Amino acid sequence: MPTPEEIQESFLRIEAALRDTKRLVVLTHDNPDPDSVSSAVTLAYIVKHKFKVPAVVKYGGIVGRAENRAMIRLLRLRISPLQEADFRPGVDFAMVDMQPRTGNSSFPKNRRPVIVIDHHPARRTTRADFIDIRTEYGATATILTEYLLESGLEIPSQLATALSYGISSETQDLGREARETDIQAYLALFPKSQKKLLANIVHPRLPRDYFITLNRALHHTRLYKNAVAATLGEVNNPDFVPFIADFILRCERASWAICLGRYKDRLVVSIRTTNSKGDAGNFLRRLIGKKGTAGGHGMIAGGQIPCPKLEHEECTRLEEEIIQGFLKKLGYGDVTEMTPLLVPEPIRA
Ligand SMILES: [Mn+2]
Repeated sequence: MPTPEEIQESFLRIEAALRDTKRLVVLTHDNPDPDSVSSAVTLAYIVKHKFKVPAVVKYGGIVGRAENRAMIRLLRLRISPLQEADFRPGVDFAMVDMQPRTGNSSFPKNRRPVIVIDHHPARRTTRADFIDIRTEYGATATILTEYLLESGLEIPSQLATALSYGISSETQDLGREARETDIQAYLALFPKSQKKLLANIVHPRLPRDYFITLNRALHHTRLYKNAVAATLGEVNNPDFVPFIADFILRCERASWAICLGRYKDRLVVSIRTTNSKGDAGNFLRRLIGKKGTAGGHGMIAGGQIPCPKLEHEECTRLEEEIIQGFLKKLGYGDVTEMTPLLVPEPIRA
């Protein structure tokens, strides 16, 4: 945890990084989660009010999860889709909760952001005028909370609410990868956050599509010892993949979960583990290899495999190959059969 002096020092370096910036776009990762969204709106707020540089928040992909949509709507967060026009000359970029040249970013590979703030492992290729990467943090929102608290600015309740939801959802209510810093940040935000809105974000109304996909997921979930795997087929919302991975990991005895879903021309893959030393990010990177891209941290990871023009059967074969590889990495040889999660048993009255 940085001292107040160290944070002031960082502010000076941010100011220097923004010296020639006329307009800043703060970019989330694609299909942003609450950690990324809350971090981005907070950085934009600090840049605008502390450094007097115009700043807007943009995201790549879509905001799919009902909770995330509720968060943006109920807290009236100003965030809009990234467009080609945002890359016009004279606009600088900041990246939060991700780094340049990663698979889950729409940021052009040949451009360099002025600011990068993240909690994923640092990449050798990451360049920016100001970089703050803290892998020991459970959430990027914790880093931004520390900045906000030391900024001397007023803390709007929407930001406090967004950040506390960012931290709690990223760490599964402070139970996953959360450190003392995350807990302290959450506690500092809690008195300032709007409890009723927070509850409405955590328990949003759900579209029918959600239940349909959940039903399909449960019927396509299989178990093998401590491993659980789900294949969703086509999804119209890529956020279902990590959501189902989280959900099936809760199955008794499971300590590793994988979920696969087809979205547009990609196979989206999520890995979850209950093992705090699991290094899920590396696990998934090795599992996907050159087939696609992946990233993550200790207990959660996500990746994607581009598969344009793959026929349905070929895609199914690829999914099975990934699941076999997943089991092999867990130390299980050729597994010929996994047990369906749902036992076809008549419901007794
Ligand atoms: Mn994050």
